[in-house]
Amino acid sequence: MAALKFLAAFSFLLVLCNNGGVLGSHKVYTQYQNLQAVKVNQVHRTGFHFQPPKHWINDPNGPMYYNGIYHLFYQYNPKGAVWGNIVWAHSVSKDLINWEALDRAIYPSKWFDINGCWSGSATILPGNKPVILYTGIDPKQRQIQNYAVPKNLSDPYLREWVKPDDNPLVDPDKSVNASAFRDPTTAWWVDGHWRTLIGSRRKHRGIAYLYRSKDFKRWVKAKHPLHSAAKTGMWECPDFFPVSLSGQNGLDTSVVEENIKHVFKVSLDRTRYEYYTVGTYDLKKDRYIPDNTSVDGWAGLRFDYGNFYASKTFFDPSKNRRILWGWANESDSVKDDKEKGWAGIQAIPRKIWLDANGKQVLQWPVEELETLRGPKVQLGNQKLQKGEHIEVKGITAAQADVDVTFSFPSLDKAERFDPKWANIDALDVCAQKGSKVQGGLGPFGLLTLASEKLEEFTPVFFRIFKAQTKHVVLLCSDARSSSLGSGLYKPPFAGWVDVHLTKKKLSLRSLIDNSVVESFGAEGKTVILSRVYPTLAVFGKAHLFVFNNGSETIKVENLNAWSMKKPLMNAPIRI
Ligand code: DQQ
Repeated sequence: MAALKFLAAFSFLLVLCNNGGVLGSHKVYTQYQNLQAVKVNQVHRTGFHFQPPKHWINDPNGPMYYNGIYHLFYQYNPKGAVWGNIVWAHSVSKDLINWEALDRAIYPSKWFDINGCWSGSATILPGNKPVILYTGIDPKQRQIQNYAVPKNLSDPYLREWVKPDDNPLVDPDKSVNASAFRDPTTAWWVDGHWRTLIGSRRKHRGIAYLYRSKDFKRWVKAKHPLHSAAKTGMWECPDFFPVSLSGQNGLDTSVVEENIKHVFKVSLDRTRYEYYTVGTYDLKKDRYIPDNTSVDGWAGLRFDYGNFYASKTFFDPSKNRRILWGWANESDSVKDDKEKGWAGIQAIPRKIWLDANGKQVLQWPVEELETLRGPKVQLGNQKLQKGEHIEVKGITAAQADVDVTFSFPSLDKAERFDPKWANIDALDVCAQKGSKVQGGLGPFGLLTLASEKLEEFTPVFFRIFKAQTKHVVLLCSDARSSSLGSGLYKPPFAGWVDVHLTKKKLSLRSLIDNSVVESFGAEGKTVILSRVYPTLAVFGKAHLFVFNNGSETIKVENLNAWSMKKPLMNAPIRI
């Protein structure tokens, strides 16, 4: 009991100290930030995740679909592999998978952003006119909100962006903390006004300030924030969007009608984790009220229970879907980043929609990812006895897409759920009940990025517990055995999976990509992204296994695994 408490407290402390594996984006390493990469180490670079050829990246900015082209801007250091000198880099794509790099779009050049061009969002105004809202850092280091527009709307790639001289649009008034006032959202239009949110804090209270404008030029702060919560600290990168109560279609950000809910997400600077709630947008009061099934604060739901931060969604009208982008930082050291010449990737863009239970969102890699699938292997009807692991041979296990359904004959052997676990982070339970600890129903799942003799591996697995009135499912992506390397952050990331087990089946899809394992449990109910740095299990020496370490026999009902090809990844645009 005392040991359990210590473990829980210790791992919470670890989360706080380590910032959840995500290094503080504003930490300045003066000695490194202007060090051009001399060579770029390829070993852990990803094959199909978004990344530029070199240097540091963080938050996705202003994603949008405009005249047949997807745009992704992102925070980028053109001069080094750590945070600093931040500009908005710009890439374009026709399929969200193959990307071409353009020149930086927004960079410090005027008094209102001379000390930095930080995160923001895109809105498409009537007449099909895109506009970007972003945070500029002014000469007094104040965070102010600016806008930028394309120089030439007939350029299909919107290469050049102009920052008009009537910036800033929003100055922090006296009641606002000017050093914590940033990351404007995509604006939405209701009842004759545009609205946008700006993340902030007042002492320890996280705040999403609401601003309104009739013409997108003159913005007035609303009397009340759209939402706030005590003791959550600075709210970075807020996101607020409607979701349909039925089906998977996305909605334009301005849709307010019957039969919808709203999702509100914030990135918590204190923990470097995000959380979201599902709730109601009260138009009369212009306020957001989370449902009583959604916890507002540290213990809330997360889009991703792993390394995923500063996320942002956008509505894609070409396929009527809402898409989520999120940044996954490195889990190695700043010195490692400097040496490898690069840091940070974007997670695979995910379609996001409301679960039929109305209580959480579901996420799934965009369907276009499947165009990268190469040679495939399949396993079916394969029994896994206690302690057994079977290799999935015939694919490039370092770069693969694996989709598997496991089944089990009964739930009888599920281990007892310790009621104390209800109040601790799932990560702490995974820390105690990892893949190596024999269980009843589970652990079973995949051993990804594994060396032949299992000196290194990242297990992604389920464990099923029996609580008093129901079964409880845990999904873990445990980096503790992922590498023989030192100085790495290797957390046992985990999340609970709110799923019915009536069919006695659980599915898992893992996108394995050299230094990333991005896993979708139970058709996108619980998602976990881990960054890992194997030393043996690299390139052709990486292996993939299915395993079971529970006393109940598990069946691999069906497993499909594909080697993944490399897309075009940020080569400079040819035209
Ligand atoms: N990163 C940006 C900020 C944002 C933070 C600066 C989140 O605008 O709050 O690079 O990672």
